[in-house]
Amino acid sequence: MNEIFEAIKTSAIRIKEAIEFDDTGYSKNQNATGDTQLKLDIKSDIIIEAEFKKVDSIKEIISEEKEDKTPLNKHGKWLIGYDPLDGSSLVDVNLSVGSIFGIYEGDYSGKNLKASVYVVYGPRVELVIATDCVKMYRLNKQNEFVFIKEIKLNEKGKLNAPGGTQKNWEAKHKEMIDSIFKDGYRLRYSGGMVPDLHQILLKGGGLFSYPATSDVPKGKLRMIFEVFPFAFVYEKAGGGAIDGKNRLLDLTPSHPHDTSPCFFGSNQEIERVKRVYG
Ligand code: P6P
Repeated sequence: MNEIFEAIKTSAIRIKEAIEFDDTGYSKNQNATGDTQLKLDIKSDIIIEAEFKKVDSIKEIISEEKEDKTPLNKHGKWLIGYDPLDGSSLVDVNLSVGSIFGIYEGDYSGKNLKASVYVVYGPRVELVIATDCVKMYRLNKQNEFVFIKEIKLNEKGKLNAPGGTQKNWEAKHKEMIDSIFKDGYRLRYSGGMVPDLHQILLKGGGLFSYPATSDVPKGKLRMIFEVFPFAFVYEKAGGGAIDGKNRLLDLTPSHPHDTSPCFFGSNQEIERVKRVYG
C-alpha cells in the first residue's frame, strides 16, 4: 500500500501548486451530484488519476468528481474512492481545503475500508495516514513529507463544529448543539470538512456534525469519498463515528455517490449524540 501513499504525496505537491497559482474560476461542467465544478476540482482530479495510473496494485478508482468508476489494473488489489479537492470553493477566500482518500478491498462498504489518507492544504501542507494508527506528516522545504507525530483523541474535547443550515436542523439537533455550547465548547467551523476535522483531531477532541436536515434529509457528505475515510481516522485515533444511531463503518452505500448524516468525535461526545439520536 506504500506505493499508494507515495502517489498521494506526489499528487499533493502538484495540487498545492495548482491551488497557489491556478485559476480558481468555475468550469462549464457539473459533477455527479450536480455541483458546478471549479477548474481546480477538475485539475486536482486529473493530477490524482495520472499518479494512480502508475500504481499496479490499484484495481479501480472512483472520484467524487466523476459519475462512474475508472478501472486501472485487472489484477490490482485496491479500490480507491477519493475527493480530489474537498471544499474547493473556499480557495477563492483563501481558506484551507483538502483531499480525501479511502483505500478499500473488495467493495466500497465501510467494513472493507482498509486505510484512509487526507491532505490539508493550509498555511502548511499536512498529510495524515490512518492504518492501525494515525500518523501525521508535514511538507518541508525539500518537498518531502516528514513524520511529525501520532494523533490520538482525548476521551472528551472542547471544540464543536456544527454543520448544515441551522434553520433546517431538527429540533432535537438544535437542542443538543445548544447544550454543547452551554457546556463551554468553542465554535470551530470553516465549511471545509478536512481542516475542520483535522483541527478537532489536533486539538484533542470535540464533535463535528453534519446531520440530516429538512433540505438534505440524508445528509450532505458522501459516504465513500468523505464519510468513511474520516470515520476510519477518528476510530483509529481512539474516537467514534456514527450516523446518529449506527457506526458509520458498518454501512454500505447502494450508490457510489450516496450521502449519510455523520457525527465524528471523542467518545464522550459521540455518547452524547447517541443519547439524543439513539
Ligand atoms: P455547509 C464542502 O462543500 C463540504 O462538502 C465539506 O467540506 C463541508 O464540511 C460541508 O460541505 C459544508 O457544508 O452546508 O455547512 O456549507
